[in-house]
Amino acid sequence: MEQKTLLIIKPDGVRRGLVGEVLRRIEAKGLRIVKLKMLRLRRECAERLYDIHKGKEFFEDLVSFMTSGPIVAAIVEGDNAVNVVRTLIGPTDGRKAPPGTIRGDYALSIKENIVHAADSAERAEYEISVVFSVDCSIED
Ligand code: FUP
Repeated sequence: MEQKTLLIIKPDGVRRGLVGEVLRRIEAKGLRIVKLKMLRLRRECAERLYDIHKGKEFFEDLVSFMTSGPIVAAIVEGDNAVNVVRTLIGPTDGRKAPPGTIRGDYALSIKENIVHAADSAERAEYEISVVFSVDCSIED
């Protein structure tokens, strides 16, 4: 089933020079990058992106981290794109993510874990509307 999803290279991924490597893996898999943007996320938008975690003990830290530098947001399309991208990025905790996944190969942290990807088609729609809205990007 053709689907679209949202992939984000987080500030640590950008700082570590992993933009090309992450996008290469998406393309090598056969998925298509149909929209791509580098931006700095406004705080309110980082809060909206992670609305399901509001109230949890790590929420403030997570929002601060996501606004600590530029991110790269991509809309990715292809067969079963939501689950395929989730499989490529691996489990949340980089210390537990298996080798061969993006987090498994490049992250050693649960917070600074290089990438985000939507976990359902509904979330993808919602998160795309947040991250690609002109109001969410801080102008330099
Ligand atoms: P994922 O969907 O794999 O990105 O994971 P979650 O939605 O569970 O978590 C989203 C982000 O919250 C993680 F990428 C990092 C952060 N987080 C923490 O910092 N600590 C935790 O214990 C859980 C999540």
